[in-house]
Amino acid sequence: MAEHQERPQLRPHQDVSSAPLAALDDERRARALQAGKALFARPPVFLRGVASLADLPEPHAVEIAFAGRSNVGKSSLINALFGRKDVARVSNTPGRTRELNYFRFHDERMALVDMPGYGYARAPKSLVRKWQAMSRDFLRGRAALRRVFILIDSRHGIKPQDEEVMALLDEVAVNYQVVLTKADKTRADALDRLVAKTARTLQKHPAAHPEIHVTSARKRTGLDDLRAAIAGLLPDH
Ligand SMILES: Nc1nc2c(ncn2[C@@H]2O[C@H](COP(=O)(O)OP(=O)(O)OP(=O)(O)O)[C@@H](O)[C@H]2O)c(=O)[nH]1
Ligand SMILES: [Mg+2]
Repeated sequence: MAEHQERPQLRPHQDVSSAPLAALDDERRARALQAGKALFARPPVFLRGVASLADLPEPHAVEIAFAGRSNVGKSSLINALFGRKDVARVSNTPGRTRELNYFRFHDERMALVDMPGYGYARAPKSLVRKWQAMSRDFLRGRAALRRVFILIDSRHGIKPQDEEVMALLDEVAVNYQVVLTKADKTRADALDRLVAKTARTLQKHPAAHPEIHVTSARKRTGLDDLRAAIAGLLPDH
């Protein structure tokens, strides 16, 4: 783990300003959407649940992580992106995901990590502290991590714990992007206000990618654009 933490923190290849989908011309947008569709067309392979950083797999060319408060809908969104019910485990009990769950895409250059939620878990405090310390060390030290998707519940907006994670990622220069979840639970006007407010908050964060995705795993909205954004992280884009 010591070696893991000592990796250089500067990642000059991380382009925080890559163009949002809406800014692309029709042809490039269509190509980006197609790439997203292709990347998620086949289910991923579950590699392992990492309970200690010593168990991390060999790094992939591109790794992404889904982070966010417990119950925000990380596992549900992963399932929705793949159009399946059974990729990641979903539960009504917050704190369901307790390990770094590593999935490899059928494009073997890329892996996705479903992270334990921060904030709440029905488990002994000492265990919760252990998962949270591991998650922090992972975010801080995994050189292959190309972008962290921070999921925010559209009913609640950015909370202090999300700000803490953003500050950590700013500090270690790891690019991140906000995805609003459960959009089906929020009225359109409230959603518009939240997007504007979130955009203002992100302006203060140097490592934040400005584009905000609005999604609902339940209604399957916002998924095509998010798939395209993820596919855009592959080296040949
Ligand atoms: N209405 C609605 N409910 C959702 C949506 N996505 C997830 N949920 C519900 O939210 C709850 C938590 O979903 P999960 O996907 O397990 O959340 P998680 O962030 O992975 O939770 P942890 O692993 O505990 O951190 C479940 O009851 C889901 O059915 C959505 O788009 N709309
Ligand atoms: Mg989960």
